[in-house]
Amino acid sequence: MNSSSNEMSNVKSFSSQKLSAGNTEFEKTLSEKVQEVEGILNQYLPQAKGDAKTVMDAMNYSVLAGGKRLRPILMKETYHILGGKDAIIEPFMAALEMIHTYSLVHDDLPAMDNDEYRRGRKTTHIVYGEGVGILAGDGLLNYAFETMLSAFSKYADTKNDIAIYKNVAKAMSFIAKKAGIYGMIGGQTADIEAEEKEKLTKEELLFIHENKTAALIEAAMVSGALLAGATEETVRQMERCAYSIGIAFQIQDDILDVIGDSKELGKTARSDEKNNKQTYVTICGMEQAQREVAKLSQEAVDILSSFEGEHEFLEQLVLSLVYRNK
Ligand code: GRG
Repeated sequence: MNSSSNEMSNVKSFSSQKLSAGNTEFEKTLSEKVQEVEGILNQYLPQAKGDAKTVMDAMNYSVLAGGKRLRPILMKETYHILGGKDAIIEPFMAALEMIHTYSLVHDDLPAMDNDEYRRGRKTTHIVYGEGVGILAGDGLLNYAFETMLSAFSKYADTKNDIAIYKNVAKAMSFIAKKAGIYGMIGGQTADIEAEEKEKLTKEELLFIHENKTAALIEAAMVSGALLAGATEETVRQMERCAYSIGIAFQIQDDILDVIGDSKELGKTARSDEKNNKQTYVTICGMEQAQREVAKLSQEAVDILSSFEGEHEFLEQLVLSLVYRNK
């Protein structure tokens, strides 16, 4: 066995040990955390009423359609590990899930991936029509910022603490950057342009993964760290950890597209192949893709283990994500 396959089998056995050791307990905790996020989302989503009720219904339909709620959970866990205890994290958790959902709603549109199913349900534009689908995505992006801004009046003003104002501003600014042209939108643009290229280089593909996928994972963990008032060095380490999780998560997504099952995935499997999409698997091969997932997830777990706070759940979450089957 060469050193990289050794590395992979070490990480895999480590991950399966860790996951099976407390599997049911981990799953129970995870499902409680998912429910907690859904409670927060229900609290922050608009109440669908008035003349613009239709777009609000479409926004709520897309956000409340389920999903792993990965980004808000990662944000809150990072906040906790670094000593954060306040409810100020909640509007940010809701906002990031709104941004993530808007990106999915727009990605499913006929002008992009033209998908009929997402999260096991009909996509938003199929249910509400294309125009309202576009507006629901726009509405979610805008409402995410309204939601984050509410943290100033709800939490910073009441404590009148300059450090809280600064943390909120820094977290919002980081999320804005990672969701925008220097992050997810930039990555999605490169992804669209890649369709016209005959052969992508590994670097070009990495640029897409870093921006389209890892950027929002970084937004989750770094904003959690910033809201907890972490030092620059800690913020930097969390960004690196999130980067590794994000790239591993995307490579696993590419792997699942090849080996996964549509029913379990809640979306159409083999869509990359049908859309002639170049992925980590098509460019580097399945074996290297799996090795890369193992290496990156180990890197993320190593960073998390270096923190003193309660990081066991977050480590298990990372492993469950990168070795997920849906
Ligand atoms: C339209 C600006 C814009 C961006 C779209 C999200 C996205 C970018 C494209 C969707 C396709 C895709 C494979 C993106 C990579 C990131 C990813 C794996 C998203 C799915 O996230 P999950 O698995 O989804 O966390 P759930 O439904 O569980 O929340």
